[in-house]
Amino acid sequence: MTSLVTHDSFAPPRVEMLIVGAGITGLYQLYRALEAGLSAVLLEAGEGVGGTWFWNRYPEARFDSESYTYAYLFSKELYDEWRWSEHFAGQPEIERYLNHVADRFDLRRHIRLGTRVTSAVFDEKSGSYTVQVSDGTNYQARYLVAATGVLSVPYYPAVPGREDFTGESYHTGLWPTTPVDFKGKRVAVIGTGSSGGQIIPAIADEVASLTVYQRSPNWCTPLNNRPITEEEQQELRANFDAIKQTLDTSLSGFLHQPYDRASTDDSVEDRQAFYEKLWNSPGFSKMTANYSDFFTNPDLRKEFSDFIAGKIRSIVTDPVTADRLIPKSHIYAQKRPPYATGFYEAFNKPNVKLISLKETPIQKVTAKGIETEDGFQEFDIIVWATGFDFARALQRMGIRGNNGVALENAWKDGPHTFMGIQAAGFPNLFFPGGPHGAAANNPRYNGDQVDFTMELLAYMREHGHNVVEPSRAAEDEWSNMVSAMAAYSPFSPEHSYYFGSNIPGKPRTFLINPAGRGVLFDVMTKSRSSQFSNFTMSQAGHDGADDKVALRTGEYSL
Ligand code: N01
Repeated sequence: MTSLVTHDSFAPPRVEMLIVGAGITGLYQLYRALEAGLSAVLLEAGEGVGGTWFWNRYPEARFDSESYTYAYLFSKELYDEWRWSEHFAGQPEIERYLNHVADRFDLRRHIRLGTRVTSAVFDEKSGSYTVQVSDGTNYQARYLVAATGVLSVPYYPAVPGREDFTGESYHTGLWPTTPVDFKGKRVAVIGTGSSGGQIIPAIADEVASLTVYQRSPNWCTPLNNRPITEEEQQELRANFDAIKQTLDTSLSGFLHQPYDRASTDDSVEDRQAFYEKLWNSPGFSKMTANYSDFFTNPDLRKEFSDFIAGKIRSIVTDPVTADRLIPKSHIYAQKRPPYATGFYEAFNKPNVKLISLKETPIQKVTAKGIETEDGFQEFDIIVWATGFDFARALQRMGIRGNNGVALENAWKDGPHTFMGIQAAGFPNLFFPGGPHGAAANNPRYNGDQVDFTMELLAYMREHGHNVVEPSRAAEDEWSNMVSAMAAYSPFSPEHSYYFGSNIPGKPRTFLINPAGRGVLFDVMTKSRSSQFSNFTMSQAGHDGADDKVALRTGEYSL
C-alpha cells in the first residue's frame, strides 16, 4: 500500500473525501466512503474517537436513546457481536463501542487524531478544498464532510471572574481524560440541563458538599434504565431485521410504539393513569409514545407538566426546594427534556443544596468560589454544565465557498441549507448531523443524510461530475420550510437552544428540521427520482480526471 499523505512541500496530501469529526456520524461517513472506494481521511481534534462520546466523559454521562437504537445498523455482524450491557449505556461503554467499530472496520489508519481544521477554502478551478490543519499540513480534498455535530462547542456563560477561580474547573462537554477526584470536595454545579441532570446525582454521595446553581428548572423525568437481560439479548439478535426496518423508517428513529389514542379519548382519571405509565417508561417514550395529539395539543402538554410537578413535590421533601425545581415559565417539550436517574432524589441529601439564580443571581466568581446576591461560598471544584453553542462548529472552521465567501458570513442570520446536507455557494461541502438536522434519534437521521450523500456522489461519478451544490431554489424552499414549520414545533424560541436562545446575541432561528424525518424522506425520494435535479453538478476544470487516474493507480489509497 502506498501512503495517502505525501509530506513533501510541493504536493499537499490529496484525498477524495476529507471528513472532520470522529463521532458516530463521522465514523459512519468514513466507513461508507471507503466502502464506495473513495480515498478518505478523517481528522479529529480529540485524542480519541467518539466525538460527543469522547468529550462528554463526566460521571454518569450516558445515552438517553436506547443503546441498540443509537448504535450502527449497517453490519449485522457488528450488531450481533456487540452486547450492550444496559438499555441506556454509559459513556465508557459507548466509547469502547466506537473504538471497537474503528478497529473492526479497519478505519483507524484513515483517522488523524489531535488534528484540528483551521481553514477550508474552496478552489473553483480544481473543484476541491484546501484544508489547513493545526499541525500546518494542507490537505487537498475533493469532498469535505463536516461531521462536527451540533453539540460540540461548549458554552461558558460570561460570568464575571470565571477565569479567576483557582480551584478545579470543568465543562461537562470538555471533560478531562484523567479521572476527576470528587471525594470529600466542595463542589458547585452550574446548570440543570441533561448534563447537569446526569452529573448531579452521580457525584452527590461522594462529595463533601454539592451546591447546584439553577437558572431555569427543567422537566426532568426518569430514564428508567436497567440491564439488558439474557432473554432480551437473544430477542435483540433474533429480531435484527425487524428492528432495523423500524429504525430505518420510523419518524422518530426509536423503537417506541406510537400510542394510537388521543388525550380526548380518555377521561381525566385514565389520563393520569397513562401518565403514571409513561413516568415509568424508558427515556424518550414520554414524548414518542405519549397521546397521538401530544405535539399538537399544548393543553395536553400542560396537563402532563402538572403531573410531573406533582411527582417533583412527592419526591423532594423540602417544599421550597421542590417548588424551585418546578418550571414555571415553560411546559414540557418547549425545551429538550432531560432524562436522568435520581435527579430529584439527590436534593433530599443533607449535603446537597439548590440555589435559584432567578432569585439570587451569580454576581461573580472569585479565586475561591462563587458570590451570589445571597452571599459567598467557597469551592474546590466548579462544574460548568452550561451547554453548547448549538450547530456552531461549522461556522468556526474557516470555511470559504465560491468567490471566497465565508460560511460564517453567509449564515450570519442563521443556517441556510438544503436538507441539512449542503448549502448553495459551498460546493462539495456536506454536513450530516449539522444544522437543520434531526429532531429525533440523531444517528438514524444523520445516517440517512450520509446514505443520501453517497448516492449523490455515486450518481455524479457515473455521470462524470465532481462538483455539486444545491440550487438556490432548493435551498430556499427547504430553509423556508424550516422557518414556517418552526411555528408548529413544540419547542419555543424563548427557551430552546434549538432556536439558539441559550447564547446571548445569537440569531433566533430554528436550527433543526421541524418537519422531521418524514419530510426529509419525501424530499430525498423526490430528489432521487428527478436524478438529483435540485443539485447543480459540474466537472471541475483542470484536474477532474486526476481522481479517476489516481484511483486506478492506487495513488490515493492507503
Ligand atoms: O446543556 P443545556 P446540556 N448562568 O443547554 C444553564 C445533549 N445531552 O449540556 O435553562 C447559569 O440543556 C441553563 O440554564 P437556562 C442533549 O441533547 C444528552 O445539559 O438557560 N446557568 C441550563 O440549565 C441536551 O439537550 C445527554 O436558564 C446557565 C444549563 O446551563 C444537550 O446535550 C446528556 C447560564 C445548560 O443546559 C445539552 O445539554 C447530556 C448562565 N449564564 C447532554 N447559561 C444524554 O442523555 C446556561 N445556563 C444523551
